[in-house]
Amino acid sequence: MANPIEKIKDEKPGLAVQAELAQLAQLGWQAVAKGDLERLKWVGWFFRKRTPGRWMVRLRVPGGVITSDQLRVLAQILTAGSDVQQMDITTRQNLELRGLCIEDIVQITAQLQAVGLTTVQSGMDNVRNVVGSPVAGLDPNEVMDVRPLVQQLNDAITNDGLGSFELSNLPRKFNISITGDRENSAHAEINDIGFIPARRDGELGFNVLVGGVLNSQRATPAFPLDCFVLPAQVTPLSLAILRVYSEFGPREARTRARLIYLLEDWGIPKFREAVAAQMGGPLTPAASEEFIDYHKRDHVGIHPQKQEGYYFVGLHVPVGRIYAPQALEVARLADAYGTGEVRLTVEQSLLIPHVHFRDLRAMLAEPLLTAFSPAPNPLLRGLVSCTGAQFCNLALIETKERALKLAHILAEELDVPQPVRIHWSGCPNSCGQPQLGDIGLIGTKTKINGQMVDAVDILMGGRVGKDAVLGAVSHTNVPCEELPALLKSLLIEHFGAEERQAAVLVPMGDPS
Ligand code: SRM
Ligand code: SF4
Repeated sequence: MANPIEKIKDEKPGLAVQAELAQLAQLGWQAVAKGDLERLKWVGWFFRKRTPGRWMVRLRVPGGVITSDQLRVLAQILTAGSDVQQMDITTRQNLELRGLCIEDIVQITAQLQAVGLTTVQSGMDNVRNVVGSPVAGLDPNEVMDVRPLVQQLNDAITNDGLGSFELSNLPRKFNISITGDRENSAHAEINDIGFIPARRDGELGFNVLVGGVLNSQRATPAFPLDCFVLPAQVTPLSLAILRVYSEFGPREARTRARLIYLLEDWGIPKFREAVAAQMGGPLTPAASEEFIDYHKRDHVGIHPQKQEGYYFVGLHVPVGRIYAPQALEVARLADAYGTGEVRLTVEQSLLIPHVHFRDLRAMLAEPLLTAFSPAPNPLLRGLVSCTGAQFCNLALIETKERALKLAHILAEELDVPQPVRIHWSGCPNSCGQPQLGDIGLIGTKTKINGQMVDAVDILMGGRVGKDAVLGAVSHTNVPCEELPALLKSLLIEHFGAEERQAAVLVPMGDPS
């Protein structure tokens, strides 16, 4: 039996709302039908139960590449129509605008289109923002610049931003990563398809991983499809896999509809055959030479580019949150010191490339860098947090504010010799990728003296880059107010942290 979302899609395809934006805007949010509330996610508009009337708008930023002109338009949109004037960098190198009104949907869509941005197919049963190396074309050690491939795949999937009916009725969401660096910078292992640089018979291309998933049911790393593709085959192979998944993927229960379930049901040989049939010929077996050579960097700080004399400056954006005036400042700095280009990272931060050596000193003196630091404390540097209860419909706990507050408390107390990647998710859906953190926290509830309180399950041991490993649960149902003391002891025991001075720990309750 089909699940309720399949019924909604059968009644009218999700993408159909694209032709109805003007009517929906006129109706106003209270009158939008339940089915259309879901369908609007196909064009990136997410109704927020926690802030009725104020919507989240999710863009697509393929590979995290964005320009100063685009950032200025986003700031303009926020200034004109958002009550909170903020946007968040997401764990898929993407942006979500907050606090917008459906009444403005037509104008906002046009404003975005005018600068080459789209929100299409960024929610529900679509291919989400395609992630790639944030330093593609800059990294002196990269194997391949994947930007054209990421863009080509994105355009094929979204039909150049117009929306593709064929590829927008998948059984479930779908994630794709393409990297050409040697550090697995976009986490191939947690994507439904991950393209990893490889060489076969002297030709550079990619080995392909499939079936990665993180959600409340399971956390399974992607595994080899035993397939090598040349760069020109990245898009055709992705489309072939998507067509197989769309036709044969399970649609009964939403909780068992991701690609992994089809792979497990069929096994890799049958899946390979079906994909080969779509491709019109046999798949080439995987190359034995693969390029994931080192631990993943976070790209924060000043790094030389392959272009001599030029640097990219990675700025840490605390929990990914950017206010409209800050976005304008980022745009100004990108124009003044670079070429107007900005890159977003899956760690919810950004970098400004193409800064000449002679301009570095002046750039580092810019006031914005006190908020977005190129040299943050090691406990802030690797901090990632999902949206959490402030805006998310599914959250069990508040995350962003709590994550920042706790990191600051611990940073005051401890000297930590190296960055510790702490990833927060406000519920088991794992949007903050807690399994990737050195320490991961997953929101839950527990009882203290008969009272329900905010709590977390804790994961340890996530490793990214070469030999990536998902973290495993180490503690369950830890009340959030016990976190300062517990995390402090974990940091001392496992990460070489040392107490700065004897200090009284502030208990952490609800941030509200
Ligand atoms: Fe996510 C649902 C936010 C990355 C797994 N995710 C949601 C919703 C749409 C729920 C809702 O309607 O409130 C959240 C919107 C909150 C809001 O207002 O921002 C939400 N997910 C996010 C973001 C913004 C977290 C962040 O702060 O960065 C990320 C947006 C990415 C993007 O730009 O497209 C985000 N979500 C992820 C990731 C990480 C990734 O893609 O690398 C995952 C785990 C990886 C995966 O999918 O395998 C993830 N989100 C989920 C799931 C569980 C999916 C499943 O298979 O069950 C849900 C729930 C669902 O889809 O039913 C979900
Ligand atoms: Fe919301 Fe849970 Fe995803 Fe966080 S992990 S954004 S709380 S669905």
